[in-house]
Amino acid sequence: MAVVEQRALDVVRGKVESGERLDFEDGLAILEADVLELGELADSARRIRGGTDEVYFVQNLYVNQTNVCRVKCKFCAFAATSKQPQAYTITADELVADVLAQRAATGFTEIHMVNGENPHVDFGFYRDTIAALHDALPDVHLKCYTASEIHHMTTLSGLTHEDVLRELKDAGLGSLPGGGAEVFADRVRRLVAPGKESPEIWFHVHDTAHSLGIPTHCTMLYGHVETYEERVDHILRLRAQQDRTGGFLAFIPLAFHPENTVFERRGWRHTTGTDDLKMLAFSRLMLDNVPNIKAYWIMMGMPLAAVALHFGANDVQGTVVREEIFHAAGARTETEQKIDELVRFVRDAGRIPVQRDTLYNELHRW
Ligand code: V47
Repeated sequence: MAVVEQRALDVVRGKVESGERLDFEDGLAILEADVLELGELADSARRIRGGTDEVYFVQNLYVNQTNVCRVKCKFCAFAATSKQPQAYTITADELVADVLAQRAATGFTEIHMVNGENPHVDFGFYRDTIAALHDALPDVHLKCYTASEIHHMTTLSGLTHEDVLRELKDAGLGSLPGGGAEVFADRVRRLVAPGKESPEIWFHVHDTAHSLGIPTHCTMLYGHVETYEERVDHILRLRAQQDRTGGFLAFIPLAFHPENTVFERRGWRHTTGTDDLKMLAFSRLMLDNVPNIKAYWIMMGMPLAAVALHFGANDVQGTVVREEIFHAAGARTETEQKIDELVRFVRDAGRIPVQRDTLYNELHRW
């Protein structure tokens, strides 16, 4: 590593050790550093801020009720228009029947559901789905609908973010997943997701959710057209939101998968393992106020996720039975890990496996 880069990283190390907050320049220094320098630094930041050897996972089920979407995000291989042959929208009853059949085969404590922004349904479709799921499985936490979908429900209904979130919470919604954030910089949004709501709206939904006692997650979709500066800007905006409301449970860096998107036709490739590890270390170091950083194995595969546990991650997400968004875009990973396998993999990385619920309460430890 060049002398200048080493000096900048020494400044970062000094700040981490003395508990000083990292700034924009520090963020750039981290992203420009040698990846091997970052593992130990991110891991020690995690420990200095109270982290232990525990690594969390949740037993969850992924479902998608509709892939029909009005927004044409260029990075997405999941969405369809209602005229395309692969388009689907299933009713609340069909979804509940599917989920109950799945429950008979395998246990789960969380349902994770994200969808397209379907313009052909109304708000009742979403509210009744949450109510039906909650009625059928009252003990299962419903982590459903990204901020983009919540905003879509306000345009369908004329209600405010607060009204929509209150109604969904009353129906049984537990928390929101972190999707829809992509990269907040206007330049990037114009290029990859011109039809998507503005970052201000994304933040307003999360701000409102937190004020109503609905915890949420946050993400960044990296590895496409964004610069390092735009990554730092994104993470600092999330950190500022967390300072204000404190409702983010976890951050999940999402690596761009190009297959079946316009970017594949332009010759784009998957992110490298080096970039994935860097992003995890970067987010752990910069997000000093978000307790959990997830190494999403469905995206990076189990072997790299094991290494990620030494780069600042303390959560491997879940058993994830069925996943469509990343697999539509070329993920070759499996869609499910059995608990035994997650336990073996966490232990093998020298950590203590802890099964959690969505809110990070411990359910079982090995
Ligand atoms: O917003 C879509 C991303 C998100 C691609 O909160 C893609 O725990 C990579 O919300 N390559 C939706 N990423 C999924 C989501 C999510 C996923 C995992 C964990 C959590 C959580 C939430 O998926 C979208 C977008 O950022 N995405 N297409 C793609 N080709």
